Amino acid sequence: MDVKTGKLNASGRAFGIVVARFNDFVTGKLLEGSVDTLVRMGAAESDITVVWVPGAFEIPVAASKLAKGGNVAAVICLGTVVRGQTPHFDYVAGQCAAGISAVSRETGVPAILGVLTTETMEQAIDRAGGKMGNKGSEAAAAAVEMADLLDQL
Ligand code: INI
Repeated sequence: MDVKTGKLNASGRAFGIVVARFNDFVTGKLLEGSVDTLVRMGAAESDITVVWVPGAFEIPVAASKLAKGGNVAAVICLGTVVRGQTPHFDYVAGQCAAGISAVSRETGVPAILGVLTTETMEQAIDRAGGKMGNKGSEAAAAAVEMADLLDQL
């Protein structure tokens, strides 16, 4: 039996991070978590490209361009969409997630969903370095694992 799993080793690989400015006091914490995890897993800071976009809705197009550039092993997508904040929640969150998923399929570069979709701002804060951990850090770990796994396939 041939069982493959990605190793959590980011050394020698470049990563892109697309982060939404909307709710930046939360997304900034997600970004800190992502960068910290990439570096702790061996990535060089000079191999990390951070791209800011206005909101979660704009994440997929920037992630797609980064992925197509051919220089990154994975793209980490970070945003925060809070249901109570907008009647557009389902459109913004749904299109964002669907677009990120399409980037992976269309480019072969893993695009990782690190976009918080919560009922309240408190729940978002809890997941951005609060009592529920840091989703940005988890997304970075998924990016490292997928980058290594895809190299093996
Ligand atoms: N963008 C977010 O990232 N989070 C939100 O909660 C949000 N709300 O509440 O509307 C949001 N809207 C902006 C959207 O992502 C686009 O930037 C905007 O519609 C321009 O296309």
